[in-house]
Amino acid sequence: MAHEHDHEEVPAFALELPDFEYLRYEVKDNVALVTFTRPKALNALAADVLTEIAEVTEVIADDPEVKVAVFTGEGKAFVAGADIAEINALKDVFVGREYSLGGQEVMNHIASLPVPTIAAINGYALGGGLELALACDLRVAARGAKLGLPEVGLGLIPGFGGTQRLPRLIGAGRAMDLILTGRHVPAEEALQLGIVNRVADDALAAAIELAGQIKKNSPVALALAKEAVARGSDVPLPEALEIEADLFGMACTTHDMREGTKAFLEKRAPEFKGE
Ligand code: DAK
Repeated sequence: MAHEHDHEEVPAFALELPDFEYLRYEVKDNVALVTFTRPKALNALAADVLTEIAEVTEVIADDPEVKVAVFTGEGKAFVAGADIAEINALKDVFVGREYSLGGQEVMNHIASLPVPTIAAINGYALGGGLELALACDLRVAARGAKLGLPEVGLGLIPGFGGTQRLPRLIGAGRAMDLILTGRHVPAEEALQLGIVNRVADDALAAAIELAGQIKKNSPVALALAKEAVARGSDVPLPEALEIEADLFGMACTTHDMREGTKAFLEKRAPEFKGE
């Protein structure tokens, strides 16, 4: 007798997932979860891992089910940095620059995702690992997690956006403290400094809960709000306010704006379509 699944048709829009070796991708209740799965190397970002991260951001961007994306790591590290053995092999200025630009591009893929992103920092987030978390919109750290930019101790500087994203997030003075000492900052201090948004016993559970609060909102409004903050941070205030006004104007053309405001007036929950 044929098994009932033999006749099941695969929907035309089913996503074809690349074969990931260094990460796991799953979607549950509209939340994408990307888990780095190289715990023996503390999830260090070797070139192949960076390639897979770039690929998974495309999968997330193309998946209409996804409303929020969470990144986390297996084992005792979120990500312990770029792969130090690979960096050791970078022998001249051109190769080093290309390497840095390549890593920055991957972080930019994460930063420019239309859906909100959360780093669930379960353990060490060092060097490129912290830089990856800084490319996310929000960060939740587990009690006991350690964050830092230890590159100067390796004769390097942060090269995946750390010298730029960290000062933009917490100010140049506080960023200098981390960048020049290379020290490991405990989760609680990272919260005080404004590097992380929450500290929890279970970073992943707290990140999923945060994702739950975010995903109730209009996806199109979330994308426009992200764009306003991101583009506005890079320009003088008058220009930034114009960007906000332009994006506010765009929000006014959406179904979700009609529906959200109408639902409020009718004292009911909105049904957003993300358009
Ligand atoms: N790369 C490669 N392997 C790593 C690694 C890393 N970043 N971090 C850890 N591992 C490996 C260890 O070598 C060890 O491998 P085995 O010996 O077992 O083969 C395994 O992971 C477990 O690590 P440990 O035995 O060291 O574990 P512990 O609990 O004793 O220590 C630790 C945990 C996180 C304190 C320690 O592993 C550590 O300090 N790791 C290095 C952290 C670090 O320095 N991260 C920053 C990496 S530099 C640039 C572009 C990008 C970057 C810089 C420049 N340009 C092109 C300009 C970015 C740089 C970085 O991210």
